[in-house]
Amino acid sequence: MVYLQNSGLGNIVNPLISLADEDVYNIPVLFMVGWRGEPGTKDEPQHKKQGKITLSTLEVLGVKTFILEDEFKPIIDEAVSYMKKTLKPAAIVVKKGTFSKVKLELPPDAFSMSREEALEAMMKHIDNKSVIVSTTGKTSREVFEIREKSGDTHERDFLTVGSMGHTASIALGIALSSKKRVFCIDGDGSMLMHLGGLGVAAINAPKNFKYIVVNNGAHESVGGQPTIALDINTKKVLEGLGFSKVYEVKTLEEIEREFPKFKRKNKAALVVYVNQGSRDDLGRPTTTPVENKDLLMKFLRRSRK
Ligand SMILES: Cc1ncc(C[n+]2csc(CCOP(=O)(O)OP(=O)(O)O)c2C)c(N)n1
Repeated sequence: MVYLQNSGLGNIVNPLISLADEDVYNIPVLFMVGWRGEPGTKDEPQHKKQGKITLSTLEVLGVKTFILEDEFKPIIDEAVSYMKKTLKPAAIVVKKGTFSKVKLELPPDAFSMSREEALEAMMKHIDNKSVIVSTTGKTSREVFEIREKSGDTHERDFLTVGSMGHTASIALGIALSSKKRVFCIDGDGSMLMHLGGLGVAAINAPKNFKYIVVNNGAHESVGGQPTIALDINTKKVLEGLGFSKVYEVKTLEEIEREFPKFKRKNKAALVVYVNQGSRDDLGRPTTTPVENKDLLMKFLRRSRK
């Protein structure tokens, strides 16, 4: 079984139609898909479109789809017997509120700071002429709140809501078309998602492109599912992809010491090790994605003159 939020449907299109499909290898796969943005429910802007096209996407891909509501056993039995009979993939789409809430237990702290503490410390070193492109999930929500707390505007930030794995490519595009320093703040899950794109960014990085990965070894924003980022040598991976110098920090003191060096160095990257966890009362951006984009574009245009 493959579990994914419906945001991941785009990523399974190719393996589905060129591997599992009956016209190719005819391999049964059971997908369990969390239905964010279901029409009629309230959700974040990045889930709106995906929610509307979830069932039709699966239909066009030829995946027989079941909707999980209260009675789960007959649905799972039916999906499994369909797969056994046809060797075709099937999907069980899960509506919001189907499962009861689970109180997540955080793993014991492995490091000395939280993501939010690290972000706040780093943002003190980022001047008001620089741009921040932050990754999807709680990182961008924290960046937004840190700006609010310090009475700052949001015009220098691109809060990549959705588009997981593309933060570095977006930041590269902005860095190549502007003279501003662009700080890309990625997550380890997002970093690992499209390493090809990250390599392209590293190889082509102009000197104003600054790459940061906040590594908590997990998809913390959506439940803490582990990534491999603490099992591999992330520093070596970044060096291998083309960054000329990779700094690593594990404490607030190390941020104070290393961040100014990282900021000045060409083609540099920074790995920031943090604990999992975030505030229970963490808010969400109050501006819309279009407002966010328009403000940033105005800032970039204004400062080009
Ligand atoms: C293509 C895609 N798949 C899944 C998601 C759901 N999602 C949002 S944030 C997130 C976890 C991001 O993990 P990481 O980059 O490590 O950052 P962290 O949450 O740990 O700070 C996931 C899976 C998504 N937005 N897009």
